[in-house]
Amino acid sequence: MEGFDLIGVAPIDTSTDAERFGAWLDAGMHGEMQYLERYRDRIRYPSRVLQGARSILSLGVNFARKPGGFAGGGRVARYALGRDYHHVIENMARRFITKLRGEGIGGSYRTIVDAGPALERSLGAYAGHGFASKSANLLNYKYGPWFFLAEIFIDVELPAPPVKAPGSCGTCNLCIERCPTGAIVSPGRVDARICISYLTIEYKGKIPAALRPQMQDWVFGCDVCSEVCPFGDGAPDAAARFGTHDAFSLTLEDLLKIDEARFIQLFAGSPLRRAKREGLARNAAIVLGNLKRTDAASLLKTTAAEDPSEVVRDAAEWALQQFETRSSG
Ligand code: B12
Repeated sequence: MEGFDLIGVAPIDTSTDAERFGAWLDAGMHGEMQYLERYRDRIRYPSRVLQGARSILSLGVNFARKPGGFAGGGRVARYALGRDYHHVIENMARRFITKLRGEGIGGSYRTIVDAGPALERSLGAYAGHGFASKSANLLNYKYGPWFFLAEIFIDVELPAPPVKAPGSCGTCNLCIERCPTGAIVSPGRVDARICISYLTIEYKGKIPAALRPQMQDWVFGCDVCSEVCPFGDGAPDAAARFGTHDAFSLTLEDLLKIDEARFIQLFAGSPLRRAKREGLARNAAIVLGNLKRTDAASLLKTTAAEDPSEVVRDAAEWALQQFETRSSG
């Protein structure tokens, strides 16, 4: 299966889900992810994604692995510990398309891996990969929430399964109860504006002070809703597939010291590049504050005074205040 763990066919019409997506946008829950606004129409009309689209192949790739992060502390969401999955999966899809062509299936194709106008979880659900959970993650009986989704839009009609995969969270509410910021505002609905994943990866400004302590030691992304999910417990370890990026030999202090040019070098081929130097340094400073890492006080002082970014200077100042809170209390 060209390395894909899940392959299925999703129907081309998912207008109910498109409406739910539109309502989520209208409620402002996407925060500053304006690129999602641009997907509104294309999600509803797949022929705007690929002219003549007749079917969508939904693909899943297991990424389950042990928790990890920076040397000496600072957690990183597991999906981001290895090589950038966008590239890995795009290459797999390319090989898959070559195979389809060889078998005379379809003439034109378009691949989407995460970044593109597709409601990937909904498509994955219709393709039978799993069920929509209370955390909004698509849950598979074998991989739990630990799998990526991708699609190949194709200009021929392929037989689609008549029903979604069965399954439900039942009475389990662990993800809702344990989310550090209460971002799962109702079953299946996440307010991205307060989700740690959004704040640490997508959000570019100063993280609201009230939410900083809840970040705990998350430097990039957050896996709490996946980690507490009982469905993920038996997923086979897939660490070898994506490897572990060299950048994780760095420490939180290193993240405060590196400049833009060095950042680009060190994080080449890593999903962490999305947060940019400024975002990662901001997050590292907040985590140092949350961990009460008084040994980093002098570096934080220098950062608070000298970092070229106002956002990073502010986070370093805040971290220093966390030490004062402890000594006075
Ligand atoms: C924007 C985005 C985010 C945002 C917003 C997340 C959100 N829940 O909407 C932020 C930055 C917060 C985020 C975080 C994460 N993301 Co993200 N994200 C996306 C992206 C680009 C679009 C999602 C979107 O459109 N959301 C809008 C809402 C409305 O749609 P949805 O949640 O996708 O769809 C679900 C709901 O509609 C719900 N649902 C179904 N029926 C019903 C009925 C009712 C009544 C309700 C209320 C809901 C409901 O189920 C749908 C399917 O599960 C997709 C890639 C893509 N192109 O789809 C990846 C994607 C969803 N993310 C992914 C991952 C891995 C994550 C993180 C785990 C990363 C991390 N560890 O930090 C977290 C998980 C947070 C969470 N609990 O959702 C994977 C999910 C894989 C999976 N097995 O589910 C995707 C598919 C990327 C990929 N290619 O693999 N993400």
